[in-house]
Amino acid sequence: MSRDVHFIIGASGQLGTEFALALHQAGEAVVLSDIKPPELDALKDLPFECMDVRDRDVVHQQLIESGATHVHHLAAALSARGEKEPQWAWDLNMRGLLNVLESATTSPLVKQVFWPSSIAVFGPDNGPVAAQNGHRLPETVYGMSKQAGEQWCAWFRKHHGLDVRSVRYPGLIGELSAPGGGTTDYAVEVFDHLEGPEPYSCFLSEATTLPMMHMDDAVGAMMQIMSASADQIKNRESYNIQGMSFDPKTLFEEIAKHDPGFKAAFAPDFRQSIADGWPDRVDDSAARADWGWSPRST
Ligand code: AKB
Repeated sequence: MSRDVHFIIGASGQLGTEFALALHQAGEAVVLSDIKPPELDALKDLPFECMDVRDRDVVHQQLIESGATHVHHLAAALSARGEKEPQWAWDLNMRGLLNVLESATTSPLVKQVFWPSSIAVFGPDNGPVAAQNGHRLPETVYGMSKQAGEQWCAWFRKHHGLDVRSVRYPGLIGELSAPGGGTTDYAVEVFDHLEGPEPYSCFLSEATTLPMMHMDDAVGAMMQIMSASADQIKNRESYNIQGMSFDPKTLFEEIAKHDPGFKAAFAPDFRQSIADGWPDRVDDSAARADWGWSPRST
């Protein structure tokens, strides 16, 4: 029997870097792809294809030539950058996803596709806790692209039988790779300012509670949903997954316990209104019941 090959699109990004490393360390065959090579030394000797996911022919060719059995499409424009460059973000997020879904249906070896959605699918009308099927009228381009993307995933499942699986990620916090262009980025960015002479200037207000997740759990969720049997995946749009929820003030007080010299100031900018439209936490009981989701850090 031939071996599974995991083709990771966006492998040089925040989640892609950590996921590629975890799969590689688990002994899986991986092919990395992105518009730029991975920065992490541990990934530099792995097969890498320079690829723009917006190029339909190249995506198709790469899935065939790599012998991909599993495709993990992690390349996306995030919420804050998406508000600054809406057409670019919509094009990258939607054209990229459609290229991957279409190519996967016509690549005979592909068995499964993973694509991350986001808490950004929720609009401001959910109250603090977003239910699995909570109100989804997102107010950002990023959220709109994730909401539409979820429906495309369900459509490809229904009309082409494609085994595509998805979770709605909150803000991700890891140490190996930086986020870029998101609204939850402050929770990683602050750690780069610990030694600085100036107080860290946070772009969200001190009481802005958002759902967040440790990278180990984010990678674990992907591994877990991909290894569940197809009949466990009853939702073919995307599953809520909850890790922890906190606000900047709570995080900074915790940091100050370890680094008494740490100081922060608050200067909310346009990202505040993005965060204000998102829930404080999500109800992940469907993911727990259907495929046994259980985070380690809460
Ligand atoms: C962002 O802040 O845009 C992302 C997300 C919550 O999907 N981290």
